[in-house]
Amino acid sequence: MRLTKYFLPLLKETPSDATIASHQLMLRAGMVRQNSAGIYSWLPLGHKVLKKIEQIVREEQDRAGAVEMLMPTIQSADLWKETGRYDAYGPEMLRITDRHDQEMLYGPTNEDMITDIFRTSVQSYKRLPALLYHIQWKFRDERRPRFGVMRGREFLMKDAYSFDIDEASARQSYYRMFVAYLNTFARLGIKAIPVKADPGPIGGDLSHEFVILAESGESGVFAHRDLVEMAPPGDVDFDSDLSGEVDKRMALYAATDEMHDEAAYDAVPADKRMEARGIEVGHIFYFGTKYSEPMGAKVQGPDGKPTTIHGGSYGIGVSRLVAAIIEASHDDNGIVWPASVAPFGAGIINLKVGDEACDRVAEELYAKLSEAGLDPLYDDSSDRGGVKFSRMDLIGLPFAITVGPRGIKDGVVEVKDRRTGERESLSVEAAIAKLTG
Ligand code: P5A
Repeated sequence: MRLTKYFLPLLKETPSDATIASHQLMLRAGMVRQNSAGIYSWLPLGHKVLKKIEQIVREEQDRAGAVEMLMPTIQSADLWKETGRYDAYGPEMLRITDRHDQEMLYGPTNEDMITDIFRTSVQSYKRLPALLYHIQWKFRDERRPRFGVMRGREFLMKDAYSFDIDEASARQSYYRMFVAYLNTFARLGIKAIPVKADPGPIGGDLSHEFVILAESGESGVFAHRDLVEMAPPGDVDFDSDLSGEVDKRMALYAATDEMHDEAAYDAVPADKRMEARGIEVGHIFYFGTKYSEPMGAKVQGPDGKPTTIHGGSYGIGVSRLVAAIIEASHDDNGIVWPASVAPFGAGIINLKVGDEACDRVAEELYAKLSEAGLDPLYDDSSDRGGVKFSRMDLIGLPFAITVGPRGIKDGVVEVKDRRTGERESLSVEAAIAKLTG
């Protein structure tokens, strides 16, 4: 992409209502624009990152054996009345009446709807376990939407739902998602730790939040250091028994302040205790028959008798992750994207647009890096060098290649690593090899 053809409306000043780094940086870097409280437009740069995160989440769901579908944002209130959640959900639910006086709502989650789809589609235990997911916008009329897309009212969630014949099998589905989440967050370049959680309005008795550690986090986290340092499970067979991977993590203490158990934490060796702030990026639940019972979601069991299915649900805050990753990865100059979610693979800065040699080299870099699939952003604007450098730093691409008249005389361009700040003078060929190798 050529910068002169792109839409990148940067802000010079930090907006005063943005109090945390990710919110400030997302506004300054022209990633999002607020339309109403907690409701945002995703401008091209932010949209690109959102889509990259969504795709990694999708690939890891698919790998774990979940099947993608898409449910609507607008739901009928009827299903929610069946489960009793229409009244229980409270003012966070955006209620709508259509022209026929039908009560509708903008979905804050989809347990009720998917259970309805399941009960009318599956009759036999032989179709189980079933694991379905979608990536869809949600609406929650949060009392205090804040921190930008971190706590929005409209937000993008990946939500998966499992259906099993009994509790033992439902636990295996839970473990599948548990392991898939660890791999997903590792691929996104962040360390997310599973902590015991309060199931809240979703319900159930087994629940974990996945939190990333960041100073601006809304909840306090107490954890065993070994859990925080543990490598992700990686390439596992999702059809095998995953309890080993999960048990070794569950055995190590980790809880948010709501679920904190002082005595259990004191039993952790002092040098292994870790207290920090955390941002919840995922939340998984096993809730047994909470929805299937009132909705009559039954299948014929192996003994021929109707059996109420056991359910679980599994959420990842896709739009929240954009902000959470920035919280975990930025410096004084701007965002430092992990390569897997960077909006462009590299930036090319032409310091003297219009100069025959500079243009030629910059164009060559642009063509070759594009061909190699690196998706570069070429700053072909007539702005001053200083403006170009700070803009590149702000938007946080992993590498920036600077083409200037002085370097070109010596046959070199400068490659800067955004994370380490290291600069290297390399020939055009070596620069391309470094970035694409
Ligand atoms: C699990 C999937 C659920 O809704 N039902 C379907 C279950 N869980 S949850 O914890 O309430 O939400 C899942 C994840 O969504 C993100 N999230 C938000 N992101 C931005 N703004 C919000 N207001 C918001 N609320 C929830 C979080 O990442 C959460 O873990």
